Amino acid sequence: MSGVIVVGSQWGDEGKGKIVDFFAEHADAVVRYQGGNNAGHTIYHGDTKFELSALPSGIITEGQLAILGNGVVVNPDALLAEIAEVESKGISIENLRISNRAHVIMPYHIALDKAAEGATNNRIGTTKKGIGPAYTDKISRNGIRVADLIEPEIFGELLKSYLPHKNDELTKLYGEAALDYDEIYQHYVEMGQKLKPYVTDTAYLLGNLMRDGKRVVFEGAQGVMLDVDHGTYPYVTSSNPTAGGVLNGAGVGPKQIQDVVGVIKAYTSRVGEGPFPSELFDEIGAHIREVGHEYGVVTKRPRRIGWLDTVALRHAVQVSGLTKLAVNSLDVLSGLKEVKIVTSYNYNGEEIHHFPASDTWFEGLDINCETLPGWDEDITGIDTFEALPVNAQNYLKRISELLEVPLLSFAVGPKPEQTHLLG
Ligand code: 2SA
Ligand code: MG
Repeated sequence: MSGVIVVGSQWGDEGKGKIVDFFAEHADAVVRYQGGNNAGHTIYHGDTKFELSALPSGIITEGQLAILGNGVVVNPDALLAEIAEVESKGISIENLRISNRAHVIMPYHIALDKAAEGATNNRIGTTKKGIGPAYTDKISRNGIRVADLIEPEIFGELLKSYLPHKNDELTKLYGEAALDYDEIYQHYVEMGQKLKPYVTDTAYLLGNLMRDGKRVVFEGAQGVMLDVDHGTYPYVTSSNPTAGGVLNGAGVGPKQIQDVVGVIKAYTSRVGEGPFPSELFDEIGAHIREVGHEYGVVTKRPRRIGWLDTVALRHAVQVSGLTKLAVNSLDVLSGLKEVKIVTSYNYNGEEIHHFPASDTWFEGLDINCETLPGWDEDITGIDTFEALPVNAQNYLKRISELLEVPLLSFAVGPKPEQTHLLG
């Protein structure tokens, strides 16, 4: 039992990278198990800021394996660009491992994602990185895996059989240009050979590591509410960011997991379309967006902002089996007269305590809130729970009480030294 899962427990952007980095210091490996370069993890290494999308956060910690598991979708272009970027900042990537079973994001996936988002009738607000189409092909068994990418002949055969269908879709359905076989083939084979030294059976590798008692951190991307099964479908990503995703996406068993840390912000944010019951449309929302720098790392989109929602969070606690909570961005709420916590919803005059599955419910939904007094102090330099203003302490305590999950940490800023353990 040496695995810790760090999972985003809202709509992504909870500051998971920071918490992963925190655990990673004492870990032997960090593993991404789902998603692709739609993730945006901001981490600090000393004074150097890293904005990672394709690489696991662990890559910046020396001597630690950074693993892309089989559940990840790999964009070789993005991965190689990011490798060049971290190398230029003096980080070695010799500890990178890429699953041979991970699926490859192809140019037609990206083109199809963009085309679908451009069509006005079914906008999800995706990151347009080809994530959904890549997972679609995986599930429909038309995917190309990393193992195929690194074998030019196999890759060529697969591309030859899939590309005409994709070009049909692009040209006939969306009126987009067809993609050229030779161009893709050459470029992808070249990239495949560059990545080949890092490709391995990562489940096998993890099995050996964990059998030897090594400590492994599983790094979730996005968040529970963006989970294709448990999130606000169809306004979700196409993978399982929840803890369950680790078992399939990394190839480990439930008994190898010791803790599931749910990372949340002290408020809520979401990018893209879809239900968001506690969304704020007033100046408080705008204020939080500016103070919290709430703009997408990947797409730079302004994020939608709302109060902390414990109905959504209890759903997260259940579907990921959270054992601990890491609360980030507490400092962003400083200066507010009062802070609110959503405790239940009203639907058709009835109080409900669960997160609705049906999209139509959200139209007539009201929120019930608890209002707590705010705090004025600048807390960015505070380093113990006890030193926080009493109202901030009470806010944290109340979150933990409502969710029935103990607090692991709170953060008062983005730097590693601004995350503090309790007790
Ligand atoms: P996709 O591209 O198919 O995964 O999009 C589907 C939905 O999932 C949302 N999504 C995200 N939400 C928050 N953060 C994400 N990562 C980046 C970040 C996003 C960015 O960390 O900032 O830079 O804008 C992320 N990735 C996917 C997306 O908004 C859709 O609602
Ligand atoms: Mg993010």
